[in-house]
Amino acid sequence: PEVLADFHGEMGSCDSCHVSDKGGVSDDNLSHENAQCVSCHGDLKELAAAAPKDKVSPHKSHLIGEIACTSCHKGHEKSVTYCDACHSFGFDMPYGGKWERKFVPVDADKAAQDKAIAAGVKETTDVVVIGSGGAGLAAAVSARDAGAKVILLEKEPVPGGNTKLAAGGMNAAETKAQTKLGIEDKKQIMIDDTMKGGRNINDPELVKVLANNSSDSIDWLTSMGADMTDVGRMGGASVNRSHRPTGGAGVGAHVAQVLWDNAVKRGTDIRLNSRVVRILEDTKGNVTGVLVKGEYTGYYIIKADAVVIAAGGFAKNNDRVAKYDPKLKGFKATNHPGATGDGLDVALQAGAATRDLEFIQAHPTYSPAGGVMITEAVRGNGAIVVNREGNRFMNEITTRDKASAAILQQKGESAYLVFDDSIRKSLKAIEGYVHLNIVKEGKTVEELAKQIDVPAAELAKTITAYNGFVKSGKDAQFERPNLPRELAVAPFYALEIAPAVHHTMGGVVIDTKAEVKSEKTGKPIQGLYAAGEVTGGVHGANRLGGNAVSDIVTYGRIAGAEAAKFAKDH
Ligand code: FAD
Ligand code: MEZ
Repeated sequence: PEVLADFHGEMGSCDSCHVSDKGGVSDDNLSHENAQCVSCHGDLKELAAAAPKDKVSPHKSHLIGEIACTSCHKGHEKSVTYCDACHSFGFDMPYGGKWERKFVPVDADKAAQDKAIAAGVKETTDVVVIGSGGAGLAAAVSARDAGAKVILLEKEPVPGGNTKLAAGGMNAAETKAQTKLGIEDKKQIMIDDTMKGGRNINDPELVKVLANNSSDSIDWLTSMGADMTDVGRMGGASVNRSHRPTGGAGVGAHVAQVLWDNAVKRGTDIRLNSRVVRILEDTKGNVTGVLVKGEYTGYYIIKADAVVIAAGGFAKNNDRVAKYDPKLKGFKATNHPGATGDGLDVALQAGAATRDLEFIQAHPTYSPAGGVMITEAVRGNGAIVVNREGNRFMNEITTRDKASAAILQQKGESAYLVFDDSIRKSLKAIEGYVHLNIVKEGKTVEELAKQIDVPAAELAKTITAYNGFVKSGKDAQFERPNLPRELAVAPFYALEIAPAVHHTMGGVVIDTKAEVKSEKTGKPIQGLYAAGEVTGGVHGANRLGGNAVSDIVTYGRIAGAEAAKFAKDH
């Protein structure tokens, strides 16, 4: 047999996977079909528990929600390993093919789309949310809390977007966790840091809302079950304000899971494999709903009073990235495969204004070997960066634009992140990199130097000098502002890192109520809201680490509440 359906067909009939009297698939989530996989093979947790412990298990992952078996195991075509959209594990999957994705523009297939529009409304709701990342899930939760009926549409087979990958933390000022740790911060300092990091082209009103609501947003997440008690430093921040779970575990998978659980608990209708290809408007330009392409059910219209675009950025779409910033042509990206910019396309079709699209950020520490971004928190907790000569060449926690540019000037256009066992113990996220087998280890600095092929004497000299700066409290070489610990506890570790496209700062123009502004009139488009990476203005020319998760939670909440209010008053 070529594909799973052949094999299952031989065993039983189509009924072993499908509901025959429905005449096809159950829905775009393939709910019934996936339930059949689980009833025979067990769920992901059971499969992961049964996997050998010495290998990366394909069933154990950082993905959120309930991962459908059919995300990887296809019925009527070759199966694929979804993880290989970022990593390259090369799991030997039965009936498997290579993971690849061809970008299809939202307005392809116009004839079929027009036919679906002519067929009229299939369903009605108060609020449609586009995207199941943090902004979309936060919007769904707050819209449900405001009494709206919500349908959330996600084009990928797995939920969580880039949010589920977020690692280092969520910035917030004047929080309870900071007070407990004796960290003195002020909302105004967060505003000043954000404006400075964004080269002062941010919309100051949006930045004020971001900082002034940040502590409330942490409390909101905590009230729903989140653990945001560990606080670390990110580049460009004057103080430690990046919140994450205890022990420094990745923030995004946790926040996205909490939001997912709460959206599900509140009865949100969540549909995966469901791509919004058009926002529909009446003749006056007011939003009336969306045109969706269900992967299995085809095109259909949902009528809605309000639509929240929370479709994320476009860093994974290198053609589009290179169009705005040719220097980034051919660069790898840290992002999930769905970060292609659909949100912008549907917003543009609906007449939205955009800003700052030319500002695209590279994250300085991406591991080409692992296909993963190495969180800035490793540097925040004390790691240094050295070149092939074993020398430091920058303040490791400067802003990303500067750090990436400095790394690209080194021989090989890459560098090594170097840390010790005390840093490893301070940050659970590091265990993920060890698990991926991309971290080199040495019992001594000299042994480590050999592993990464840099001169041992130089590396030892660099670390001795750095430890001296930590002791004196002043980095006489590069003026690094935080010097949390000496690199002194064996074993020592290193990872090769290089910049990769990470965040698209520009996007749809919104106001402080998350209303989308019209390109033509400069006024809000009635019924259209947006939040998160699809928007522009919050981060200016360069986003600070930790500010995106803050952005999506705060503006997601605002967008959901405002959309629900609009729907009610409509
Ligand atoms: P996303 O989370 O990307 O969600 C958008 C969703 O919309 C996606 O699931 C996408 O598939 C879906 N979608 C797109 N188009 C359509 C369509 N047409 N129809 C239906 N669905 C659609 N920021 C921080 O502040 N702190 C961190 O520690 C941090 N770490 C990061 C680590 C990594 C590896 C990456 C990639 C980013 C990190 N960021 C971090 C940035 C941050 O995670 C993102 O900017 C943020 O999560 C974006 O959230 P969002 O909800 O706007 O978009
Ligand atoms: O905000 C980010 O993108 C971030 C903190 C990433 C990271 O290095 O963890």
